Amino acid sequence: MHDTASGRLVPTETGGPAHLYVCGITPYDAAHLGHANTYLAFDTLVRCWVDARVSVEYTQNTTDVDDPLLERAAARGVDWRELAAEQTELFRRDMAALGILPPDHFVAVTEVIGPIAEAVARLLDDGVAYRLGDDVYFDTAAAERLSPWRLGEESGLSRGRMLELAAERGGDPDRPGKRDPLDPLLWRGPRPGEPSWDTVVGAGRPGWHVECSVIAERTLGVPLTVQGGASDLVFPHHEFGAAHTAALTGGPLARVYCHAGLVAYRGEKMSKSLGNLVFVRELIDAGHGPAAVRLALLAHAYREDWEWTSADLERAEKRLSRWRSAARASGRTPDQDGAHLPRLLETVRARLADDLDTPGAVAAVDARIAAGSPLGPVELDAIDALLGVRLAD
Ligand code: 5CA
Ligand code: ZN
Repeated sequence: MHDTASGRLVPTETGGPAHLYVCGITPYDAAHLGHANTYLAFDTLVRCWVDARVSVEYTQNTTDVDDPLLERAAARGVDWRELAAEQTELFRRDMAALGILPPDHFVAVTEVIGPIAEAVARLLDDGVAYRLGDDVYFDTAAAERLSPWRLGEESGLSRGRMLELAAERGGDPDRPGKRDPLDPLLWRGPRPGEPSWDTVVGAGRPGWHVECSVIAERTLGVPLTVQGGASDLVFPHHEFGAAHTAALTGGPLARVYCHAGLVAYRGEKMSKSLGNLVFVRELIDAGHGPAAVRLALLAHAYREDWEWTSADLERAEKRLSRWRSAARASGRTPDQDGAHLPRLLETVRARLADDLDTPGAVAAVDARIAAGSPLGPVELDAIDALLGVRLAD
């Protein structure tokens, strides 16, 4: 897999179990194709590991208390907890429809407020955090002195670029009183009308990055084999997640940081805040099969940034119907050569093992079907198990 920190392709099979953490949703709106693309990429990784007989443990969080969620709940006149619970359930249903295997641990931030507060209290005690009013910030410079983490080790970005991204993605570089404009919020003190918990660091609620550090360590232990998400999380989220974990444990958050590309629509990154969304559910309700939606996404390399158009879905539907007719024609014919694994299985394995080359794997199936001889049961199983597309009943 491509590792953002080193910029290289690195093995993700280490001989032991694989521990995967993928940053989960902020549950205030339905799952869009960008989400689906990211979770499908890591679903493909899980399928490759399982195929290689690696035992896998997989965690996703949900950021179920955060500004956009609170704003949406207020706008809809519903309780924020209700909105989060409802959208989390819809997300699980949509992912299941796409054949995306659920994580082993699915942890909401509100389930771990106490442990997060304890972690923040430890960072304060250790001198890598400071109070500003009722809030607590992570002290970037102190962490560089006192822990093995170095700013930029995950993202590799310049300081200028970090400042821009921090401002765009939930940071507050312009807030007066911070020791470094990049210092991220660890704990947000109570504000009128906002949810707040009484904890060892005082009242309030967790900052964003620390939630993932704490949930990763509690559910899987660190270092994770892979920390995943889309590339919008490279900075500040995964940079400071790594920083918090290094300050708390003395070691790295993950061996490999993998980032999926961003799916755009109508010229811009699909995002809940911009509102340029294509929802998974909308396509399924309009009668498009979930397998076709899945194939439309698999036709793009997971690290690519690309723009969704209806042509993606049309191509996938045509492809799926070609694959399905080939599967119907195949009946129960044994694989070509009983002594060897079918070539198609080996090619699909090899393509996916090469940084999840799903377009290459899909092309291999196309070529195999174009060759015309009936598909054997092992080939059908390979397409089902590795690409998650079931062709026969
Ligand atoms: N709750 C945080 C992570 S801790 C969060 O980013 N939530 S989210 O709902 O905004 O995004 C959920 C996941 O989908 C993240 O991994 C994010 O990187 C990914 N994602 C968001 N928008 C897109 C997009 N347009 N294309 C691809 N992936 C996306
Ligand atoms: Zn996260």
